[in-house]
Amino acid sequence: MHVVTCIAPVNIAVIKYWGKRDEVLIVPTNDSLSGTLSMEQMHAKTTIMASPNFKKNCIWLNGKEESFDNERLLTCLREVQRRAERDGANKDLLKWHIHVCSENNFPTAAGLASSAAGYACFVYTLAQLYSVKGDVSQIARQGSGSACRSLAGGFVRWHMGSAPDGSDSIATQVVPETHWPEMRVIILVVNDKKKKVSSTSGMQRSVLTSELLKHRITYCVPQRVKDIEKAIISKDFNTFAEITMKDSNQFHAVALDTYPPAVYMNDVSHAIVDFIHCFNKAKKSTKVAYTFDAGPNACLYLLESAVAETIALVNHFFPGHNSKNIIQGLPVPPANV
Ligand code: 2P0
Repeated sequence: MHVVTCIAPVNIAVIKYWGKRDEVLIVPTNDSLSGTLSMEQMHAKTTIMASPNFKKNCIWLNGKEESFDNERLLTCLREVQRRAERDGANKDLLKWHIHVCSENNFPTAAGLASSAAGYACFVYTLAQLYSVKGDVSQIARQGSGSACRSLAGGFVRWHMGSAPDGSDSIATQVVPETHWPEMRVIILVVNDKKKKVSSTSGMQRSVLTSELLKHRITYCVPQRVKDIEKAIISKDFNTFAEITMKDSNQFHAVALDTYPPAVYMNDVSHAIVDFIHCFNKAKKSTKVAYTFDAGPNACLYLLESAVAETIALVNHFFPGHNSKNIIQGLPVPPANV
């Protein structure tokens, strides 16, 4: 019997992934870029056990048994096993069935990158089980697109690639977690209920119906990715923050331009946007950037020096909210625990 347990981090995109050019391979319509959060407060944890006594593959997600008959899950397993076979893994081990237990210590499916951490963890743990070496971001991507960005720390770029088989659609690290140690992310949990329109179906609908999406992927994202990479490398927070907020706003504009529209932000989300702009205006420089994924929860990027004041003001203007102060950096990428 073989058992491996690993944890993997959440990532929060500053240039958003929204749209696929191939639904099966999960290759995107644009590059995206994210920051990886530390794993102290938010992570996925997966244990995989392989045994000659197991009669079939089984999976439990957050304590509940789910069907293993899921194309994305099966693709990831098949691809890691194929890589393991190529690397000369133990043939008996490859024949055994597996039992998978995975849990997130944060809200699932509420636009908090739960599938990203979950699939990154699943693929990373499988790779450990079968002693697969090298980059597995191409495999994690086939579980959930954004999962490929959770396999490294710091800031990570997912390249859309152009190869018909998706082989160059991989994630690479822009800078390690040690590069900008003052960077912090605060997540304001506005609502932790499951969202109405999943990212997968929302972006599918956007590709089919949104004119703005075409404009975004052709004229906006390529330059933004270059500019934000430069800002991250040179630790230019003002530029980083402005691009982050503009890209979040444009992604939600695309969601609204989708027909029927996909509405992810709510009144509280919009109040947070107003609050951040007022705060930055009062400070006469950009101290905090917001970004929203496919849900109403706000992710704030800011430097350590602005954390105390921001939290005090959030507590004042949004009393009773449920906030998590996530400190970025430290023990990423995924770890065998
Ligand atoms: C992102 N999101 O870049 C964007 C911003 C949501 C908004 O990646 O269909 O769950 O599994 O590839 O990875 C959510 O998309 O979608 C996402 P699939 P995924 O973080």
